[in-house]
Amino acid sequence: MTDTLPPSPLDGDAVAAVEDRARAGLAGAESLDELRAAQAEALGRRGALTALNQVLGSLPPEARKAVGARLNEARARLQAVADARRAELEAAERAALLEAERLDLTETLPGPRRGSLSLITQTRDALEDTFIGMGFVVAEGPEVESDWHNFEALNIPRFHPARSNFDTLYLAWGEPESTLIRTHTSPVQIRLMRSQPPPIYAVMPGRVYRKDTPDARHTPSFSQIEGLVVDRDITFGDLAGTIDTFTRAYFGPTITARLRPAYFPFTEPSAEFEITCSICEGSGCRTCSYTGWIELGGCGMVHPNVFRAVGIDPEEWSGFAFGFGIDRLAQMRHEIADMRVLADNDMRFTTQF
Ligand code: 2NL
Repeated sequence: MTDTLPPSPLDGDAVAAVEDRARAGLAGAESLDELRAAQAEALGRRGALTALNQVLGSLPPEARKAVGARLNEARARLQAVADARRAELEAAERAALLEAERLDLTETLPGPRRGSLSLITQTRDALEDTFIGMGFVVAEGPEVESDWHNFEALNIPRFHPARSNFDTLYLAWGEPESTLIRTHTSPVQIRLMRSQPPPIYAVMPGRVYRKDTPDARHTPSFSQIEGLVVDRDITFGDLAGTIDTFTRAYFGPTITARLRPAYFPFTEPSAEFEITCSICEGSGCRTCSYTGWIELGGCGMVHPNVFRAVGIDPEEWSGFAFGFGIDRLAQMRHEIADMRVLADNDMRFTTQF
């Protein structure tokens, strides 16, 4: 039938050519905007297919039906291509949006890093726990002291040679050399004995100060803990047993303590307190100068002059005292070969505790 039609812009090839071009435009659209433009160009009121429709009216009536049907089929096919492409583009656009706006709800922020107490503070806390477990109370006192509390009451008069051992830091306050920052925690014990009657079972931890030039084993400020027992019939045996019980409780069964005769103005008799070197477990090393023992502190029976200074009758009461450095204890407990790391603030060291 077609071959009876006159040549016209509506022959099969012309419609197919329009449809092919329109299809390429629709299928090749890269965005919804491009698709809308291609769709208007192909199927819109001013589009190529509509233009062909307008020519339809000029055809002989017998041809109109077949050509009209062909145009409608072409329109339907192009509409389908446009719909399919729209679906693809919308899916892609939505996927891109989802990706761009994605929230990762599993993400967590690390937050500020938590610090920890200094090794000395941790050691002091552990020491307090140990002594509390043995029935002691913890007492504290001022760091600024009078000459009387720090020296006189402890049987160290002004011109006593032992004063030179302390390298005292005096404050410019009141009479010359009347006020100082304490060289040991013993003045806390003097205050305690003056403020309450015996029996006393107490430990006094705290910071003390000496005019030392810093080196591997000395800093001008360090921490100390002292203990004081005042009761009836307290003997040197009680002192030795207390030191032994403490050493086992704090260090465990591989470390033992020994006492060696010594001299302190505030105790008589006096002893040095040594423990097994924890670095070499007693076999000898550089830290313990190959003796197997490390000196921790001192101890002794409270001197009668100290009791008299605080108003306690030495005929009725007796007692012992001991004192040692907390820094040295931390060194032994954590097997720190060089004490200087305690003050260096090197994070590689501090964050281990
Ligand atoms: C050491 C030695 C010691 C005391 C401290 C003391 C206190 C009073 C009376 C008698 Cl109130 N004694 N304290 C006694 C002996 C030794 O410390 O080397 N400390 C680091």
